[in-house]
Amino acid sequence: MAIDIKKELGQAKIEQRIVYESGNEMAAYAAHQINYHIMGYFPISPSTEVAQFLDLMKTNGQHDIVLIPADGEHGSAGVCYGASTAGGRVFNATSANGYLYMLEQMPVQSGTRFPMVMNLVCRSVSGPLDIHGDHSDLYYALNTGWPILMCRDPQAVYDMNIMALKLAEDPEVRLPVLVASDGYFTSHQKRRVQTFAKREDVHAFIGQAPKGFPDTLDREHPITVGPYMNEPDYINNCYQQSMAMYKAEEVFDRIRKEYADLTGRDYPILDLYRMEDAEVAVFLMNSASEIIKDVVDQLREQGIKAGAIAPNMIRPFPQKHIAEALKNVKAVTVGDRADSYGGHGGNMVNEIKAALFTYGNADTMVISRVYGLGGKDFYNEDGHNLFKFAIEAVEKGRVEKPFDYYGHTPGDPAKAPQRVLNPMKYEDLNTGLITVTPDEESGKLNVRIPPLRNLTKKPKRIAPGHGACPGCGIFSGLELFFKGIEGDIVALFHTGCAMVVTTGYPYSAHKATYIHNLFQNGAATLSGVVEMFWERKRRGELDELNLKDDFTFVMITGDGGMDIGMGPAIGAALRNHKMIILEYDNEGYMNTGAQLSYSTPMGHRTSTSNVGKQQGGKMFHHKDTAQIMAATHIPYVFTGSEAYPQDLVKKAAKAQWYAQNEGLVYGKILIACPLNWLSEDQEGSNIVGAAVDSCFFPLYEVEHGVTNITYNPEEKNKKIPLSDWLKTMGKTKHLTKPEYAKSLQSFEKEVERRWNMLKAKHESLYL
Ligand SMILES: Cc1ncc(C[n+]2csc(CCOP(=O)(O)OP(=O)(O)O)c2C)c(N)n1
Ligand code: SF4
Repeated sequence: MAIDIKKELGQAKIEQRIVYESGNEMAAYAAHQINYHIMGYFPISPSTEVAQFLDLMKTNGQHDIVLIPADGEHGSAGVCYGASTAGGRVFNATSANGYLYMLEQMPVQSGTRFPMVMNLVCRSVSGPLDIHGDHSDLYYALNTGWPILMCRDPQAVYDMNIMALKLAEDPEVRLPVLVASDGYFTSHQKRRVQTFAKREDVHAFIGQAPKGFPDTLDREHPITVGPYMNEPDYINNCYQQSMAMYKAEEVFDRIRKEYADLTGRDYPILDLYRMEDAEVAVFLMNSASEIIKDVVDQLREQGIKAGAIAPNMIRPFPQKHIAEALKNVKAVTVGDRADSYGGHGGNMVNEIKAALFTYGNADTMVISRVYGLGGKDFYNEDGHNLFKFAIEAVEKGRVEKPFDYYGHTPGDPAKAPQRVLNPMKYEDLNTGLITVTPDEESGKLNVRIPPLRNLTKKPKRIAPGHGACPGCGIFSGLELFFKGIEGDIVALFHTGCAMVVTTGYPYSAHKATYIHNLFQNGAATLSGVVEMFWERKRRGELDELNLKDDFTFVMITGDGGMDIGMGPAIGAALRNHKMIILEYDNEGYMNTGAQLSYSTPMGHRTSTSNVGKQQGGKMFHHKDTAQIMAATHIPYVFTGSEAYPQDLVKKAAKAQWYAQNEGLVYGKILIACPLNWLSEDQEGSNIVGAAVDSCFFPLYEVEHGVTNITYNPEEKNKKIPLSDWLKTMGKTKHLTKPEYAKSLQSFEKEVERRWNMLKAKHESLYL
């Protein structure tokens, strides 16, 4: 809907102001005006910015929302659910696989009737991994029992967010509401947007949260939430929910009129453009539905009676409105930005056909086209092509191809990716210069490695030419580790910088076999590969392969992957599969824009732990992942750093022996991320070295449960104050200022406590 600012400002009864912001900014802006009690969140592109903007505003004292960084989206949805049962106004934002990961929680939220608002910033779901905008995540939402409001532009994101809460809390609805906008198209494009000028006006519009509904904190009225419910009650529960869902259409219609009266901005259930006398029409949702309006105007100039339909609400599905809008239309092309594979069309086209059938319309011809997948752009000429299908159907009196994709290409076999890298030679990978022998008496391994220069001939397992930032420590760290690994590997990379910068179809920087699965599921996936290896070997099925030795199976993950993937990693450890989990810790979720991870240390600045008058960086201490993994009693746990190369290569050799002979190994290496640590590109190794010398990142191993500090800066007289390390990075510079002294002291105390605990373990066989 084109916005006539003058007209609309003139129509608004309540003072408005104009800003120039993106969809994500507007979602955050609306949330901060509402001042929700709690937001549970987990980063994923393109929705992450919503939490980032809110954190920034919080840092400046603009709202009081408690922002809870969860361990994954399942966790974030759980936080939100809990808070909503406890009488909170609750908010969340996610996208794509994040949404799929929390999907299980969605029907619980709606089925137990606890209102909340979530923004789905729509994006393609894996696999393969594509971070751009389509509606494949949104279509999973259709059966969750949440009303769904659609946003075609940043203005709609703001307005729908305000109306969504009122709809969710309406006593006749009481359902969580999803606000859907298009990833990148809307989330990241700035537009002129009108907002309520005053927060009080937003509050007056939304009103107080209705009283008298279940509240887990009401001690006068204890309640049972989520009881085990058998038939016949379950079907009744569903029926009531179904009634509430249909009611939501009527309630939304009332709310939007009230909103239009105050602001001059109206969101009828269907946005109809020149449909009064349209003979051909196109149905599209969200951002593409704006472009099609220009096409309609152009066709009208040619004398073609064209019109466009875009829904502002798709749950409940506006069946009657659609049937009404199409009753005189001869042919309509329905564009679905996601397929319902095997369903002979996407979800929208099939629901539209059902609407026509239900209302006795057998005349309107319907053409289904799946378009714009993976964020494929939709231009004016595409709009013309979609209309062409409808116009041709009218001319011929029939639809030639009821269902097809639009915009796909057959590809050119001549351009099929060729193998550019030959497999590495086993002889080069297996230098024979590293020896590992078990010591029967101590139960430990004796390792001998040659001077490092003798290992330089060993081929790099990752080809140069990847797209990491200058000075990134990931690849120097990984390559150093791989110097200690002999023979062939199979590597699995979690989603993160190391994965993203080394593969981009049709290219790959991996010279050995490489697998990427979901962000959180690497340990489970690699367990499957490992067990398949041993089973096929046992059955003699690998005999014909040129396998000179056993593979070493290595999973590479960031610290973020060890947050969301902690459960599968612990599962794999407890099952003790023969594999290595190597975590490169860059102290944050760097690939998605430097959000805090649980390994981010106290006080460090990230995009979700900003520094300002109300907040001085991250508010809680870093996760001790090595100790958590040691508690699973796997054969070998270690920490390492490229600043101490001999130490790391030795540990890699040990890791390989244990992973081939005994079971699971976990290792953590601290690596530099100059881009987000705000540090000098060439200083990475020195900075991680300082982290070791300050005892923030001690180098040690836990072998069969026995702790051994492999480098003790105190004994070497090299220990430095923590602040000397912190001074080396822009992200921690503020910690030396007096206003953040408390945070620094707390950090110093915790580092010292953990170091002393480690020393005690080093001294004892049993700690
Ligand atoms: C279920 C799910 N949630 C969120 C994401 C988005 N995501 C991809 S990589 C990443 C951060 C990775 O952080 P880390 O493991 O520390 O690796 P780094 O990017 O720092 O290399 C996030 C949040 C996702 N892909 N899947
Ligand atoms: S963002 Fe950091 S970790 Fe990621 S590639 Fe750049 S320097 Fe490396």
